[in-house]
Amino acid sequence: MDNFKKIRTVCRSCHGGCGVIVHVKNDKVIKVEGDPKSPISHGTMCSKGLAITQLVYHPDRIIYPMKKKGNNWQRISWEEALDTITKKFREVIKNYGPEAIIIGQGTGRDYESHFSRFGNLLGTPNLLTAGHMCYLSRVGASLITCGRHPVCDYVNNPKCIILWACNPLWTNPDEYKGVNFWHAYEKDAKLIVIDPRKGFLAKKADYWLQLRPGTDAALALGFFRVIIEEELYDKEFVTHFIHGWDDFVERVMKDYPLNRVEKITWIDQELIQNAARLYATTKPAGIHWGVPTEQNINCTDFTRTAIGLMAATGNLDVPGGNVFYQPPPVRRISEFSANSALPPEQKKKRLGGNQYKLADRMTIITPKCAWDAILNEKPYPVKAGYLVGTNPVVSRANANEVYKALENLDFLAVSDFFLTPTAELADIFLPAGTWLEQDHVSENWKYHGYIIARQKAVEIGECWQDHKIFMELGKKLGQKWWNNVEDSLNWLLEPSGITWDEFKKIGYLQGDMTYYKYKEKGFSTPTRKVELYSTILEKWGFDPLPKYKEIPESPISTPDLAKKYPYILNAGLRTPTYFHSENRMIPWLREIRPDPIVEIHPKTARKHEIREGDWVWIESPRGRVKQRAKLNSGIDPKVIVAEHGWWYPEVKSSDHGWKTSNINLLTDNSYESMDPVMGATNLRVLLCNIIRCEDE
Ligand SMILES: Nc1nc2c(c(=O)[nH]1)N[C@H]1C(S)=C(S)[C@@H](COP(=O)(O)OP(=O)(O)OC[C@H]3O[C@@H](n4cnc5c(=O)[nH]c(N)nc54)[C@H](O)[C@@H]3O)O[C@H]1N2
Ligand SMILES: Nc1nc2c(c(=O)[nH]1)N[C@H]1C(S)=C(S)[C@@H](COP(=O)(O)OP(=O)(O)OC[C@H]3O[C@@H](n4cnc5c(=O)[nH]c(N)nc54)[C@H](O)[C@@H]3O)O[C@H]1N2
Ligand code: SF4
Ligand SMILES: [Mo]
Repeated sequence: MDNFKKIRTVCRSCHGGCGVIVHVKNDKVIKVEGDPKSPISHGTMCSKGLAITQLVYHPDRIIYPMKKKGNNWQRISWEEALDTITKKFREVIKNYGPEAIIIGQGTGRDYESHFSRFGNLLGTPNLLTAGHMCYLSRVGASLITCGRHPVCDYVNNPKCIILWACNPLWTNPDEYKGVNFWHAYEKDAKLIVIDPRKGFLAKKADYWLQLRPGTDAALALGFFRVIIEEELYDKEFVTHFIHGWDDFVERVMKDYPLNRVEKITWIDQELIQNAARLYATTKPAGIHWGVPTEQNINCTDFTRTAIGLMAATGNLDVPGGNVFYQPPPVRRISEFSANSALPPEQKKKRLGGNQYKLADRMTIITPKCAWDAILNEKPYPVKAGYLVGTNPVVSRANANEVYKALENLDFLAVSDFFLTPTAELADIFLPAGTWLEQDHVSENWKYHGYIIARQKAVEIGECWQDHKIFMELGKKLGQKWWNNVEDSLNWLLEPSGITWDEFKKIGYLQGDMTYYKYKEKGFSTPTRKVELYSTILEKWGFDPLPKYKEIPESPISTPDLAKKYPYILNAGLRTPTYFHSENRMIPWLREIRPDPIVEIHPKTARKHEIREGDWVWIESPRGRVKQRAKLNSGIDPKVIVAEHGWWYPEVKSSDHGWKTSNINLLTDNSYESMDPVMGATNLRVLLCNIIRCEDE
């Protein structure tokens, strides 16, 4: 007789959060569907989540540990895999110290707590994540400005929403779901979209501000110019709860007249005025801002200015504005991560820590410092690495350098589902379990006050969930962990008074919400106020007031280079079916978008004799790659929009075509191009030229 069951769990094919009901027949997942009872996704799912069955049972998926033998891969046992890593790591620690090992992950995948704990107990300060230019940079800048990351309170229906460099219907980024934005928008909210590209939401917006890519910080200061001049700010809040208002006003009045802002951003002054007025006078109003604001030299200052806008207009910590949800009473990630276990002398050795002080505060490093340490042994040698769920050869700036650095390691272990171009460089491959193969307290919704139960539906081959890999490898290395995953989950949940078994049945916990907390306690900053003038940055030796810096490679900064590379390349457009470098091997998804797409304005295309569907070379001072042309009149004729994340799993040689269409062969990771506080690499805005491929 058939054995059939349904399991309620939570997806993580992106940053996660959607409730899912998994249909399992004879120990095989036959279908997944949205869980209508999910407080987060309300029954919705996207194409990536729905296609998980094709990923889990993909014929190319690696479901056993493997070691590299010559140029070939050979199946081994978990015992041998973990013993090999342990032996190699011990050798490196003995000869060079634990800081010579880099532990790396990609975007958030719900195992940050384990990742950090493993690194801390190993004694290495060198945790390489995407956080220098994505999300942790946002959280870090929020931390020094107002104490915590303020999220848009869609649940309480903002009357005006600014989507600032974000596209939630396609990306469901971090702890947001597009569906929640949509519900709020449909309740008659005014909409301002700030985006160089006219997408679905820009078409719907009351005001669409088509700015020059990378100039968001100037635009935010322009908004302030209007708000100050027209006295549209909340005087009560500004007087009592903003530190440095007068200095800030002086800076804005001196340096950011609207005609200058127009020149920098390419946005008509009148439009800036109208949008700033609408935001400042419609209450409550929320700002939802996205990753393009972080992937450049103005990373930290943009977030600081945006929070300033929320604060000065009286929209911070108010229902329907930008708010701080309270997580449920469970152990905090920092407690799980054992941050205090990393000795102070090791903390001081964090690569780039002296320079990128905010990254240091967030306990992460920027990749350029890692590659330099590997390739030049500066400031000390780095010899080994463990990369978990990341494909830096495709996802990090200056891919050639990334490849060279990883190739130069004495020893590399990688955990993934597939043999990606990065995994091919490893000595040991560890097969990870997908979200259908995990028991976990999913935490990425903590900023919205939730934790959610992710329950194992099936086991596949010898795959282990990453949490278990960290735990078992950690124990081999003499680290203190729990006996098993369940024990660790019970420990995490302990303050809430429920066990993992009970939590599985409940499905989720929600923290209590209160607003206007600052009225009693102030903000968690040194002055207890929102610090538009940052006392922390001042102490670290940076400019305490936010400003706009011109992108180092641009028609303005490098006019000579712009003669050869006349277009601004906006690199990294997300598309609904792919997640960075993932999913190119999933038939349902690849069918929707078989090729990498570069968007070109019809006028520009005509100039280069490029027609819809032609293959096009995109060239930057660092190299060239090809993508297929799509004509789009919703972008500026001087801007080219390209996709990132492309490699070709169907190419069976070990490079899997990572050099053909990978836009990060063109991006730059020079120190001059990075945000000075966070070390954010510029993945998004550079100069390029385009040429039709003749031989296609
Ligand atoms: N389907 C899918 N979803 C994803 C991902 C994915 O790869 N695929 N990646 C995930 C990750 S890690 C992240 S960080 C999030 C990011 O998700 P979001 O924060 O939503 O960011 P993006 O989709 O990169 O860009 C949002 C919008 O900003 C515009 N934009 C580009 N450059 C600029 C600029 O300089 N200024 C302004 N104002 N706008 C600009 C783009 O045209 C786009 O419409 O998405 C997550 N979700
Ligand atoms: N030019 C340009 N480059 C960009 C961006 C851009 O906008 N422009 N965006 C950047 C951003 S915001 C980010 S966050 C980074 C993301 O960078 P990465 O996180 O490195 O990118 P992914 O392609 O998502 O990487 C992941 C690998 O992890 C594997 N994987 C997925 N889930 C798991 C899991 O649970 N366990 C394990 N062990 N493996 C798993 C996948 O199979 C895939 O091979 O990319 C950045 N790169
Ligand atoms: S939006 Fe993210 S969490 Fe939801 S179904 Fe899609 S991939 Fe899964
Ligand atoms: Mo990201």
